[in-house]
Amino acid sequence: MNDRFLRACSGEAVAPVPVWLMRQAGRYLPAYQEVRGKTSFLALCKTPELAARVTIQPVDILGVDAAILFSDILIPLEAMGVGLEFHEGRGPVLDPPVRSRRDVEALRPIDPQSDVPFVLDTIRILRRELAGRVPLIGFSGAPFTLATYLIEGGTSRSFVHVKRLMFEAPGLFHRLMGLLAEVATAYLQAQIRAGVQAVQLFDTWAGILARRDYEEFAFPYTERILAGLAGLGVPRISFVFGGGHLLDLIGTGSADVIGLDWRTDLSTAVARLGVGKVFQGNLDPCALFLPESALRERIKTIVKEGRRARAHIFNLGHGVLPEIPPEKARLVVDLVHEVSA
Ligand code: 1CP
Repeated sequence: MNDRFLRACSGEAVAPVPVWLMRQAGRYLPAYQEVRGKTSFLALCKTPELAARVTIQPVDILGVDAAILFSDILIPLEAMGVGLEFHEGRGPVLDPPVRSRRDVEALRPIDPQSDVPFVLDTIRILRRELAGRVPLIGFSGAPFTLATYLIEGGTSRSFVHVKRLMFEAPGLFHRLMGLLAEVATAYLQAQIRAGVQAVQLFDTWAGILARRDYEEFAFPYTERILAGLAGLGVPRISFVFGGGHLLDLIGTGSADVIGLDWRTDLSTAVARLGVGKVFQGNLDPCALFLPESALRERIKTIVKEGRRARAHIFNLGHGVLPEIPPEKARLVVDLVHEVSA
């Protein structure tokens, strides 16, 4: 049983350093494309046998030290009563967007057992099929990121709708965030009961907030979720993309592992938060375009900086890009293991 990842999560400095890659399942893998060629993305997420199969692909192909459930952060939003579609090239569309009191009131909390049974079935299949080979990570979007998709109705560049609601109707915004925290907590509790061995909160868009607005409107809801998962015996990873300016605040929180993107050096994070924290990250996904020798140097640097922390889990600073050849992703995993052995 490879428990390197879980030992690092609980604060043990592990050699070789455990590594997994955000979005390690997906389009850059021909094996994924083959499955995806026969079914839509949503149908893939909702068919446990197929979702389990693509979850395991990167474990076989890359040799990563953890599997992450194949699903999407937007799946529970559909169960809250919003239409969800994925369009090629354009990304997700949530309809109707949530912009008024009536829209917020129309949303409902979820019962994971009846609303997203396919997610829980996927987890049960995975625990059986992984058979202890590597641990399984579950995940949810953090409330602020989920709110951006609900309010913008999809992906956005300016986030004007979400910020407008936040500033014009703070009470309503807080109410929506409270509901999303409740949904994410129930969702992750159910994933843990079904068998995931760690959880990650993805806060992809909270980095657009000023520190004071993150502190008032987003951070308390992430903390509420983490508190609702405390004592369940499963490490909690918090990843705020572009959250360098929020790091001091995040460091006061209760996440067991702090995820970093590539813009904040691990050594800087350790200097700011102290040597007692566990960090995950943080190679620039585009660094996989470097030639092997330069890639190796970057990985060495990150591993070296990670040694200053209590423990380190190697990852990219964001998801694997579709342009990356699978051999290059495999090389990253091998190099991390090699230089940290
Ligand atoms: O056509 C396809 O095959 C769909 C592409 C795809 C995939 C493979 C989407 C659509 N989601 C996923 C899987 C996914 N999404 C995983 C699987 C597990 C793994 O990591 O291997 C995970 C954890 C996510 C999480 C997710 N979805 C996030 C948070 C992480 C991040 O990348 O910042 C976000 C923001 C989404 C939303 C999303 N899902 C898909 C798209 C195109 C988008 C929009 C991104 C945007 O707004 O720009």
